[in-house]
Amino acid sequence: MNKGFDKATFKRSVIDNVKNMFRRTIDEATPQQVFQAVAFAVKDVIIDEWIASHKEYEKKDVKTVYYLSMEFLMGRALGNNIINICAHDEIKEVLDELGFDLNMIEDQEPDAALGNGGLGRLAACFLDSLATLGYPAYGCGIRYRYGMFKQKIENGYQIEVPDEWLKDGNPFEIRRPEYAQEVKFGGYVRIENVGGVNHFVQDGYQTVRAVPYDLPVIGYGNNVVNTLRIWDAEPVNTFNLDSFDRGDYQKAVEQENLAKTIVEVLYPNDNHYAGKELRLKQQYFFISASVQRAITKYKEKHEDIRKFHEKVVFQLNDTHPTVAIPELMRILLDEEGLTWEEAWDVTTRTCAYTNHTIMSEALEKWPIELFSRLLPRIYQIVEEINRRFQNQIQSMYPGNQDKLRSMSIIYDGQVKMAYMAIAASFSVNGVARLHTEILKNQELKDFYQMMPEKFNNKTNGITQRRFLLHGNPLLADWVTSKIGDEWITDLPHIKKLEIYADDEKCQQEFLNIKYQNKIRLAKYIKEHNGIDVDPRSIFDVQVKRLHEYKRQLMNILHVMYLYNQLKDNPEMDMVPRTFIFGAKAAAGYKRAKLTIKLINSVADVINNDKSIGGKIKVVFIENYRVSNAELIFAAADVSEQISTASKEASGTGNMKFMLNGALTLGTMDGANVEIVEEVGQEYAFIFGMSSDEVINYENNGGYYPMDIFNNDQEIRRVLMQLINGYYAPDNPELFRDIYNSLLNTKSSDKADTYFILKDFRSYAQAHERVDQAFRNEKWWAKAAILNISGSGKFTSDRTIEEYVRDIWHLEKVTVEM
Ligand code: PLP
Ligand code: GLG
Repeated sequence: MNKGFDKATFKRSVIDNVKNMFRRTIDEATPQQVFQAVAFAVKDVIIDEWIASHKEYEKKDVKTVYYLSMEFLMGRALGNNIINICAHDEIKEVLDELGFDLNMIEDQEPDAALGNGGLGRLAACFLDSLATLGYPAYGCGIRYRYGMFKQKIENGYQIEVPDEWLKDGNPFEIRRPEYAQEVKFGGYVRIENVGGVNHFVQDGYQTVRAVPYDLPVIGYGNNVVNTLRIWDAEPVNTFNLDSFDRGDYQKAVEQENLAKTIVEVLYPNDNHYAGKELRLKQQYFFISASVQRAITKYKEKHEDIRKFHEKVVFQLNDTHPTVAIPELMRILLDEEGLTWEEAWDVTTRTCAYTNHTIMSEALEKWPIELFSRLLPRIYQIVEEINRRFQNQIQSMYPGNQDKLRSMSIIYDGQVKMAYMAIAASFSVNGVARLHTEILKNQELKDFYQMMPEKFNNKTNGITQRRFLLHGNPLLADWVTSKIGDEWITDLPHIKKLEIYADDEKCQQEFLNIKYQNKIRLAKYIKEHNGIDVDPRSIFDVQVKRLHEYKRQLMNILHVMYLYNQLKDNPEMDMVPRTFIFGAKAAAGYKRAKLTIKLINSVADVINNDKSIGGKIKVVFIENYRVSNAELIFAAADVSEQISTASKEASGTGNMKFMLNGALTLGTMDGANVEIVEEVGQEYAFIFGMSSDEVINYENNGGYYPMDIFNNDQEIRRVLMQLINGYYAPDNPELFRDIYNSLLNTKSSDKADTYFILKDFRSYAQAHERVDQAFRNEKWWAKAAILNISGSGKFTSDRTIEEYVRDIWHLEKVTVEM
């Protein structure tokens, strides 16, 4: 409950907003108009706190973290904001009185999908935790005109539709033209000698004006409101016809185009680097603007730029923002007049880097030609960083050419962003214990040996405010009724639920809630897919980006295998199972898109086969995103976390399922390892090769899937069904590429690089254990409750406290109202 919240005022404000914004009375307003009116009314409620928070930061002159990220997968704001101002019940009542249902109004809001998946959602959870814990923080990103595409499924295929999230305006944002910055691209660097000192001057460049939009990030019940600042691009001068004559015409057009295109769209690649020029422009655009602004702000209050790092820390969310390093160097050298040594000292005390993946195709390497043409002065600085770094390598390892080659920031015509990030950051962290160990002992071994003090682990976390309190109100209320509400801001408290795990009444209450949530999801599926699913069946869910390493293919192959068994023996004793998938594939990722088609083709055949008595259903949920994720987690019985061991750096979906009482069916990968450690092996279904085994095979040229194909008739049968038209009668060749990827054929390629066939049997056995376990209702309820009570470690509040303690060294601020 929010003590200061006045229902009558809020109601008045909603009614007035509808009038002023739309010239309508409340009873004439559309749900979208009511949403806008309510959102503005909420903004009204928090605006003073937003101002007060920043005043307090300034007064205390606190150190601030700038979380630099290309992606913030925020989802919807309204429901979350209402929860965090602790006025959910009151606002629900106000809307009831006005004749509107709060859920329906929340559904009017488009997701702010300025991110691809886990990496962007992690940034969003971090912002929630930073504000809730009272730490001064900015999120800095890009205001993409189009976020993550909307996925439509047509005839089983994924179709990408532009995400027009700004179509109706964004009620929470505030444009801040007073903080606009100029960002320069291209041209050339001239050296000007003034009184014996060389100055580097960029000439002949194009300019874009970066204009920030601020979004409030509301802490839970603490009056703290931080800021997510996303940059829009505008042309510097509005079109000037005079320039037609002066030969500047071409340039004016180009600048206008640059401004239009630069923030147009989010690249829809997750864990994959495409190397597009526009992407590098986006990176430099938002980084230059953010760094310039951070410096200006610092200088408003402080004289000595050499102490910048005492008040500012830049956290680089993956390598995407790594140009922050040379950009900060540039400003310190060229504009602030520091020496190289001084500038390097400040930069290396300001920047910290988080690695999110070991997938080689995700590593950013920019061709020198492109990099130097687009960012000529920045490139010079990178060269000098590299020259000095090489000297350092040589003095540590005299004569070792291998190290020099393999660790160089610039090598083979490319700039390697991860190496620059490591060389210039004071901290390098992985995102789960196993991942960090792999970084230290495998992927980044040379760097770890050279500078072990930089490396540390920060196991990811998620915000329980969105993914339990908001997403699963029935379970949230139940938890609170048992143990009080401290878990909302102190998740480890949820351990107290443990004592109810064996209590039969509580088990029944839990199962009822799960059942209600399954009905809620079943309704959504009926509405969106037209498929009837039975809420008494096991809801077995895999939702995440579509990626070969995440092995949705293994999941659907197993469904095909189960279906074969049922066809052979329709009386087979199995608990009815609903296999639920949700996944977007990158627009250019052919095999991933074909996997979606396969899932839908299998679904078509199975769902329409009356002979199996509805024992298996397969559902592909269209357009998986944060808002429907909240419904899905709440309704899941089984959480599929089946990546090839070593490939999933952490995963965060796994934690959201756990928090909502789903049991993990997974490999010992990423944060699954720590999840199992918290809940106990016996309350999860673990299978498959370990990361050591996988890495061992990889280092020794892979394995021979043909052996499995030849010796396991059931696997062979499933694979043959990929190429005999069983699921594609009109085009038997349709899934040939998938078949080839597993068995190959052309001796030049490796086959089954993600070890699907190798892990298949062990996966199938784990599924059998699930089937058996689910029959014992009491055991299942107990296991689910233990998953919930064991989830305390996985709050992003804990993760943020660790970043603060080990890397950022921030002070907590309280805001009195
Ligand atoms: N996409 C959305 C919409 C999510 O909510 C999540 C959850 O964390 C992810 C992607 C990441 O999922 P995973 O960790 O399973 O890759
Ligand atoms: C990456 C990784 C995930 C990780 C996430 C956040 O692939 O395993 O959970 O970052 O650290 N691209 C991602 O989602």
